[in-house]
Amino acid sequence: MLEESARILGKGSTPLGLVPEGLICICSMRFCPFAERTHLVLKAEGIRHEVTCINLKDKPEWFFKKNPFSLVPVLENSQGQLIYESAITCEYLDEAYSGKKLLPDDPYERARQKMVFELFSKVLINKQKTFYGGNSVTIIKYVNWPWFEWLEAMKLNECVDHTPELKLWVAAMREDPTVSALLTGVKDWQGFIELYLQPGGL
Ligand SMILES: N[C@@H](CCC(=O)N[C@@H](CS)C(=O)NCC(=O)O)C(=O)O
Repeated sequence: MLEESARILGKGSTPLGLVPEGLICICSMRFCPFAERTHLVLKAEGIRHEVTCINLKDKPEWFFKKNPFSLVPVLENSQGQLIYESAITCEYLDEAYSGKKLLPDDPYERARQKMVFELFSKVLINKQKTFYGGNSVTIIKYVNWPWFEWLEAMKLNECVDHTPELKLWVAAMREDPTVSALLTGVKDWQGFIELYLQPGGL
């Protein structure tokens, strides 16, 4: 999902400096599905950003001041403003940057996108559409996509076999240029899961 070169900072690391003008910084973790939401929106909107990966098993002391929950993702802009909670980071990026808008302008349509997000756990499908909730990729699809990417890594692909519309949606999302640019290889996912499950791993 992220450039291999993104630095990984843990306990004892030097606090991050000010974010340069025109850039936004994301504190992330390569295999975090919540952070992936934010990365998808950054990529889709073509927003210049810098990535700092956080060692979540040995967090930097300064990271606790960035987010009271001390979870990734966290965004920090050049005014030192901090934004956390992945769905909120995605909406913030869509509103703060003038690139491709992912949330509709129409208040009802915006509300509908958010309702689809709330209903996600029950997977609401509009049978007429390739992309559920509409025919183009919008923020809600990026916000929900990371969990489908996990299915393959977890060898759970067959979960969508009995829901042909959802299977079609997953296939269509894989073709989306933003999604395909950030796809993590199955081997990388599996390597991560193995390491994560080891005592003291990662
Ligand atoms: N509700 C949060 C969840 C974020 C989250 O759970 N991130 C995980 C990584 S995937 C994390 O930071 N874990 C560190 C911890 O649990 O201490 C969001 O949507 O941003």
